[in-house]
Amino acid sequence: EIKACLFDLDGVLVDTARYHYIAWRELAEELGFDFTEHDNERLKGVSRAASLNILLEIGGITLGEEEKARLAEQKNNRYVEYIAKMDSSEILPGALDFLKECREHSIKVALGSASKNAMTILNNTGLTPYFDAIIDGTHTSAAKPDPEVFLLGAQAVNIAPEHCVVFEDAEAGILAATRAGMRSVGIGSPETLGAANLVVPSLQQISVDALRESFAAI
Ligand code: G16
Ligand code: MG
Repeated sequence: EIKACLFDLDGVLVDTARYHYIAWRELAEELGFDFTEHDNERLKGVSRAASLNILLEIGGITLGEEEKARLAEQKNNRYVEYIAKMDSSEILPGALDFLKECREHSIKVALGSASKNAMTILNNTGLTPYFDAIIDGTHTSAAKPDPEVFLLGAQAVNIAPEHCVVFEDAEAGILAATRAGMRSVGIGSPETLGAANLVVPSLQQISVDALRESFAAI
């Protein structure tokens, strides 16, 4: 039986990846190299500090910890400026309807995001009231594929992992769900999300009934 749905934020409920991309690209420009959209795929679902390490690796740059902390902060300040202007028009197709449907079926709803800016995004898009629990990068110590973020989410809504379903757009997030002992729905392409129990292009293609049918055993 499905008793809780746990949602990733970026790439599942909202498209903040393009803001992350613009902010990282500006940083790369200042450091003197190109950062493409293709490169940006590697940063999805990855923590801020780990993202910077990938960016510097692409640019072939080695820096000390202090300088890295400064650059991460600089990128974040820019990113925060972009998300300050977000509104409900940036909620991804099908997301709001599916959140409402969960509520109608008395399914608990939790957030499981790596972002330390999740609260700002949820508040600006008006999504906050749809959540029973919010776990983000300010609550976790280990990044996906570590299952911590989803285990904390399940704990916060008081539902056992086997009754939880995770919605994720990143491979590391699907792996985190599996390690947490949860079912997963990949949002995106089966090529990258093949490890998920089910893959759909967006939340528009899923309903609670369809989910219950595919996961009849739980
Ligand atoms: C999101 C994004 C990542 C980003 C991470 C940390 O994760 O997908 O690209 O690096 O959050 O974000 P911040 O710099 O705001 O703390 P998720 O888990 O919501 O997909
Ligand atoms: Mg994501």
